Amino acid sequence: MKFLRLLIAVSFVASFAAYANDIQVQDGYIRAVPPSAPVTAAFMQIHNQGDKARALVSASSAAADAVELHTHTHVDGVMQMRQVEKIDLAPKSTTHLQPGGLHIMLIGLKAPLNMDDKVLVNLKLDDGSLIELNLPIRKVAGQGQMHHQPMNHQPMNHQHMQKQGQPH
Ligand SMILES: [Cu+2]
Repeated sequence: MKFLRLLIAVSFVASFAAYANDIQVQDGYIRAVPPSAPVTAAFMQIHNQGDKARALVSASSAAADAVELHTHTHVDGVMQMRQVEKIDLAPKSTTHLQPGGLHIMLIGLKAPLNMDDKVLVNLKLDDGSLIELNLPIRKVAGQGQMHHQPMNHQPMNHQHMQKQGQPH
């Protein structure tokens, strides 16, 4: 079923891609994560150049089991993520999907992300139109970065231990 849905999505894009609407996406990327990470997020700038309020109602990607629209909120001083029904795109303005704010969450990555890869993500707008994005993987500076200090894998050195004389 998933494959069928994907096919339908692709054919939609193929037939409607030429019809430019008022929504344009720029600077989209997927946050680089360690190979074992099950989730990541997509960020981008969405421009609504029209006079009408629009909305991003869903997103999909074959790269993940589920794709959700998320925001961050402060609850009792703690930053929490929560799913939102839609992301409003105000007329004549740009909506920023960025770390610490609105984002598109990719849950259950089907394969590790390679830095050279691109990830196909489809956005669905409130009028049913789709925007197909081919997003690069990018390291996000600052928060959430892995420490690159090598782990201490020094094996126990039994020879040295044998040389330590017992007090008796
Ligand atoms: Cu999230």
